[in-house]
Amino acid sequence: MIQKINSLEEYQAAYQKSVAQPEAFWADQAESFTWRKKWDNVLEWNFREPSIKWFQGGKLNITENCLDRHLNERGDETALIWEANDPEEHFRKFTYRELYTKVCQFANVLKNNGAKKGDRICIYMPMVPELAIAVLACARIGAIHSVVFGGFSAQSIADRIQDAQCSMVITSDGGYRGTKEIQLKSVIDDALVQCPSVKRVIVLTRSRTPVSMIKGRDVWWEDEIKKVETLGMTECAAEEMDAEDMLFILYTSGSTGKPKGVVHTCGGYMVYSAYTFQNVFQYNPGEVHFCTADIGWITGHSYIVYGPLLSGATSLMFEGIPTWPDAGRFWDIVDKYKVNILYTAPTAIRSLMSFGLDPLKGKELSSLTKLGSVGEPINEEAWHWYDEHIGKKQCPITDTWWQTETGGIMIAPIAGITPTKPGYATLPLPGIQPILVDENGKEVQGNGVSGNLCIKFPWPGMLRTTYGDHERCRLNYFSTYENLYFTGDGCLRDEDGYYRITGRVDDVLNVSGHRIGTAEVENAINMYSDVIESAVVGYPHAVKGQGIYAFVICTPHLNDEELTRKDILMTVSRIIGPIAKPDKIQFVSGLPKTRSGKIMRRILRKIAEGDVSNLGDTSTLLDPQVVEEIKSGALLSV
Ligand code: 6R9
Repeated sequence: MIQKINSLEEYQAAYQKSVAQPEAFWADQAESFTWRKKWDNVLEWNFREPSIKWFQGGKLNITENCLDRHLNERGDETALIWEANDPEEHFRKFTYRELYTKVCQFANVLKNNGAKKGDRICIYMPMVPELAIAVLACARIGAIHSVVFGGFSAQSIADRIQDAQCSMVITSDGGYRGTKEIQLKSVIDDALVQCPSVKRVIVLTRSRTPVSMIKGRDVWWEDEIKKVETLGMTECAAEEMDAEDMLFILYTSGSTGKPKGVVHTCGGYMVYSAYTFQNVFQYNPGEVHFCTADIGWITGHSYIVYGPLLSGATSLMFEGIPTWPDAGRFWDIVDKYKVNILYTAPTAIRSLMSFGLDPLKGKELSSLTKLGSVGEPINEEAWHWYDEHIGKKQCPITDTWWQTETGGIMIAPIAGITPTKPGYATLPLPGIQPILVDENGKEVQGNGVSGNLCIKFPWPGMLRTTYGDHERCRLNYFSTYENLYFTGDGCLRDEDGYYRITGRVDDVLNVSGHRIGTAEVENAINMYSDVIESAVVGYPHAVKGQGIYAFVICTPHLNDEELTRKDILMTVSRIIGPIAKPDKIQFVSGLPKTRSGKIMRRILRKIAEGDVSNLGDTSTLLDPQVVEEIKSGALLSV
């Protein structure tokens, strides 16, 4: 078993060992898994190239660890519970044995359709159990999954499919979120016009919306399952993988216009997602874990699918949204399935807070023992509301800081063990060595300081590369500061040595817990025919955390501002997806630029925040007059 931390002393001891003898520490954790062959070498690394190799020479398949090894001991226990968008629709439950069979069947379907080890497979599905099954089936045959969130546009999907040269897509006819029905297959059809690498599309039936099935390319999930059933193919031997073989690619936004394909590998990710799941949430056998994220994000990968299943836990997945049919939906689900661990995002908490306490009437919530938060800084008000009204002051709150790139939780209280402080992710987990640096890359030592957050030693769950472009990985994460992994986040370490993440220091926004690059949004806005140039910044938003504020220069003949605004929103929706739509669009005749042509975002950020009194030094501006104009037209009350 993974070494479980049971007290603050044990945390300190584990932490010290993980720093003094990292290899021995992680080898101990890795021992608890099923390996076809043990590793030759625990760790080999340098952050220069970078080259990071954990458990080299080890052979395994992660699905044998998620499924097969549980069959004897807990084959009849529930692995997955699924709650539909519509509360009237019957829930579904899968025991470990049932999930094993479903995964094997679908793995055979993948093979029958030509998929093999090393192939990249794009998964674009709603939050139904078949999404988890598809993910695991890919891993079973050694294919590399690239899950794309169901809210992304055809263009975003096409970019991701092309980048990874996917040969197959798994999707569904449609999906439900609240009152909306999403036409997934039709979006895929639009995307695939640009993707000749895709030879096969497997379509699950979910909404029974009419779809076009292209001859020779598209097949129905159910038909393919019937074929393998007829052939009696209920087992599927797991492909033997090297610890450092790719497990999945997950695209995420950075400060450039193009999302990067973060690559995670089999061995290290397995050890790290399970270690963090069991320790941070203090998971006890039999507990029901409800992570409200979508599997299209890293949180869903690590804490709906892999972490819980590797640990033999019961993982609950929910298709819908927190506010439909009403703002009591999460609480109904908690009571219905006696959820013990609830892991959600500050944006969801703030949104539910805004409905007041009425939606909580008649909800027991007495099964809850631990609460988690992820995705963005949690403000104190939301923290206290979560603590008082959901946890009834009986449940520790674990504010977990981590990233797509880190694979698992990095800085967080061990639930019920690390004393918490609202707004603080508190202390690093064992194996994680954070350091703060100033702009010059000099370490900021001691407590009561702030700086840019870096990590100075590898951990098993860290990214290995960005797909197809290793140099980009080096430049993005390992070149800002020598020999350090740079997170892109600002951070303060208080007098007690507790960490508080203050937000991104690069041009990445965090809107409702979703990472969106300002350059991506600008590119999308600039696609609109009447737009000459644009600049996008974030501003504080009561529910979303950050809102998107766009300053846009249009061609002079622009006459209907309202219509143009709508057209721009439609364009961004089409190019990226609805999540990237600006909250405010201000039309301007110029942007504040330096003499060398750089947009001074610092000034735009201040204006968007409504803090126009002190814009700092504007003497390097090419045309200071433009700032006055922008200030007077700022959309502060909209
Ligand atoms: C897991 C996930 C990563 C960025 C990260 C940071 C922000 C995540 C946070 C947090 C403050 C927390 N972030 N958790 N900020 N406190 N507990 O969200 O991954 O989508 O890649 O986003 O989110 O800015 O750098 P990802």
